[in-house]
Amino acid sequence: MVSRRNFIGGAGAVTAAVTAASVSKVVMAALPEPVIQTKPDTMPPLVPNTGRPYNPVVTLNGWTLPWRMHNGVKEFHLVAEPVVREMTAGFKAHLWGYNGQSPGPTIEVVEGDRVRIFVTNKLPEVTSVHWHGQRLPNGMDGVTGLNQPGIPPGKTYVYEFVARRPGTFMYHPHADEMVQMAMGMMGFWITHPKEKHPLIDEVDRDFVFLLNAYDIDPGSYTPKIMTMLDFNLWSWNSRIFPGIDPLVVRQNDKVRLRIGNLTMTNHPIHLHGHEFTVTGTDGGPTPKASRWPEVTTDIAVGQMRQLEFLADEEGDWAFHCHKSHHTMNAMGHNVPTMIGVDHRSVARQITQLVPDYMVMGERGMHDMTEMEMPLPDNTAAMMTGTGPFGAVGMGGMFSVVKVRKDQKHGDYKDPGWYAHPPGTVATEWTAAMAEPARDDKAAGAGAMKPLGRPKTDVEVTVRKPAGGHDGH
Ligand SMILES: [Cu+2]
Repeated sequence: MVSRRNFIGGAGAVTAAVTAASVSKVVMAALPEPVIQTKPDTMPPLVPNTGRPYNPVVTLNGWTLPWRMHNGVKEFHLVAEPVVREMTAGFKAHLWGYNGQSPGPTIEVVEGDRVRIFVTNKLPEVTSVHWHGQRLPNGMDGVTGLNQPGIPPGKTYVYEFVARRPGTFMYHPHADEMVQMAMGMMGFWITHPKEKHPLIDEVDRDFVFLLNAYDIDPGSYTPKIMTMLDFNLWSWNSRIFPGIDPLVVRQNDKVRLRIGNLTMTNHPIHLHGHEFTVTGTDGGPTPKASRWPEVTTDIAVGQMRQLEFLADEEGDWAFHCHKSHHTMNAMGHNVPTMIGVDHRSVARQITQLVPDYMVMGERGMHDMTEMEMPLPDNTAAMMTGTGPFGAVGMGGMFSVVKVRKDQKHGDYKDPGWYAHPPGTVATEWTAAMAEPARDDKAAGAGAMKPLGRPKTDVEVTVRKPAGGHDGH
């Protein structure tokens, strides 16, 4: 019946799909037609045209689900289904998600709204939706078997409750969770305060995204769902750098970032050039006296953190997870560290047998960002992204906060790279170098001598154990 999909065009063309002529009025009165998104672009904020007004959020590489008002109730229609998600240019993953994408669309409502969500299951197994962090009747909490039967394939269930508490929430299945969350089923939920709230500030830009992770072998499309820790794709909203859009702001904007973690490990999220405060969790806004300045905050599994800062420094500021393995993309992990090993002669011999053989990493891994290594089809380069000064050498959970003086209010268009004022970029020192004074050269009795050095040098070769790279 309500299977006609509305495809959404370019930026700003999000339209509520409640006017399909092919569907009878009776059916339309019962069930809003689902709105489907086909692109991984960051859609502009969806300004509400019905209900109580609010300042909408921007979902990084995502979108907000349109609703219809039906006798004073905000009605949404989520469709749980297999999707193809472009994680970065040239790399697509076969995931499960909602309404055409993973993660699903952001749901935005206002404190006090009565909300009705139709959930249609187009997956091959049962599912349910848990509204993470919400106050609601127990029977609406979405835990399969405990609060409701699983939604069978092909069926639609209805959830209905009042959005009682303003804040930042998530939604995800509580049915075969290990599989369904590993496959990308999750989304964001924002409940805006209905009036000025003493602990919730007005902001100029309000970005949301989820931390998620996948294990997809190079050259394949479907995540390995049995993986517990050793993921190879660390993503924001199922995108990896350079596929993650920049967070574009106007200088002196007050900016809020709402970040939820549905991976299997914690992520210390780090912002360059500014200090922020954590103003809220999925438990609600934090008391003002509990806030202190930070440049990194750890977001544990199943948590949401709401960060706020004044974007008063112009520039292109890196913004990333501080776990260095989380800012790179798919690779085989079980390789020994080759730094300092000269294996040219070995390589020459191997090349006679295997023409494409390539040695990597004897001077660190940065060369990986520039070499043209043949990759299997549908594989994201490990460390990539090019900036105005060359290779950035990053992948995974990395983006850039672009602060610009001349960015228009409400304009999210990428302004390009920052034009640095003359004399404000680190450059090569080209004048003469002073010879540093070393202890064995230093004259005089006061020079320090090393103590207790063994007569012969001891060499230790450290080799990582195979498997389980994430535990360190
Ligand atoms: Cu991380």
